[in-house]
Amino acid sequence: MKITGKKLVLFSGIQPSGNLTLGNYIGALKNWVDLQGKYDCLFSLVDLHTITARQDPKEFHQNCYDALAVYLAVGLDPEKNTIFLQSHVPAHSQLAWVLNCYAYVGELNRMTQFKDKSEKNKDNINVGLFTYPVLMAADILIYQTCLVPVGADQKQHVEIARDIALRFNNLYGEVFTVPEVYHPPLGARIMSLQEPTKKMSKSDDDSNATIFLLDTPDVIANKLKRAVTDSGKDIYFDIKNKPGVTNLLTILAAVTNESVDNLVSEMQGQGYGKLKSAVAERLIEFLRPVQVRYKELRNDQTYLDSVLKRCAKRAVELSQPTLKRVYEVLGFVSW
Ligand code: ATP
Ligand code: LTN
Repeated sequence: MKITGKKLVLFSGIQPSGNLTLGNYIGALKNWVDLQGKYDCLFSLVDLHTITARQDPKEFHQNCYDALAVYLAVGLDPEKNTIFLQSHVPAHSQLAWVLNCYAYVGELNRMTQFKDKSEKNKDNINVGLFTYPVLMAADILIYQTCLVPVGADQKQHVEIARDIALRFNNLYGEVFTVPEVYHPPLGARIMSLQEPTKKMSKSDDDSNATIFLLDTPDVIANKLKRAVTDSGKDIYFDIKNKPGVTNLLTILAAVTNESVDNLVSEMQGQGYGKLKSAVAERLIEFLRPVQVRYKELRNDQTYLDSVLKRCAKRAVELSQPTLKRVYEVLGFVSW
């Protein structure tokens, strides 16, 4: 079942749970920008997922607008894509309930993100955290999505969405498109600057571990100066033996759009200090216009609200045929 005309549907989302990071950009946003136009794209701010961790209501409200302004500032076009808040489209929650009845406790128990987040937030292991992947499956399946561009950490969640879709289709016919995951060829897992064997994350306790897209040039330069590198002094790409250097090369390649091979030969013999300052310089250069656009957009609340309103209307319309079909095949009485 395909619902939006000629192009195939692409869906992805990020939680508006704080400032977006360079990991979010390289693993997700950059690829969305590259893929827009080729697909019929829906980019969501998944605010319902965000409340699986406690949020301060005022901050959360602002974070939603901040993240929307970042989406637009990095180059997502709201005229060509549907950019919206998940909570504005009730069908996500409605389908999630149905899919809860087709997902198994055993498979959800295997989700590594659930295990990690439960470990980190022992005082709030809520049911929403457990069924998080089911809501994510609903986000994807409600639009008959073909492609889901995400970082490597989300692979398992897209796989469960596929499993649920196949399970449902086996019972009721071809109701859902079975989605494919898309990972960027380079940068599907940007690492912490402090522990390069660990993912760079919004919620890292060590503020030097993560670069935020809105960090000032000074802060970026400092974080890179302190970045943990590896033993030795050679510069080459080797995730296993040179995780720190490899991470820096990956970041450099992503923000310059140059190949790793070219960068390696450019940087050869220059030492880790030079590599770090090159990354800082090019990253600051890359982020400068993004931050200028961000400020303009963030100050235009009327415009941001108009984007949300227009796109929510479209997303609500797009979500209806699948929900109707699901209710129909299950035997619900219509009214
Ligand atoms: P948290 O730290 O709270 O778990 P997060 O920074 O991982 O949050 P999400 O909203 O969970 O952010 O992720 C949004 C998107 O960004 C996903 O597609 C995810 O795979 C991608 N992403 C996040 N961090 C990285 C990273 N370090 N490298 C590559 N992709 C990433
Ligand atoms: N769980 C994802 C965010 C997310 C998502 C989605 C991504 C929620 N729903 C649907 C792709 C498709 C994360 O990155 N933490």
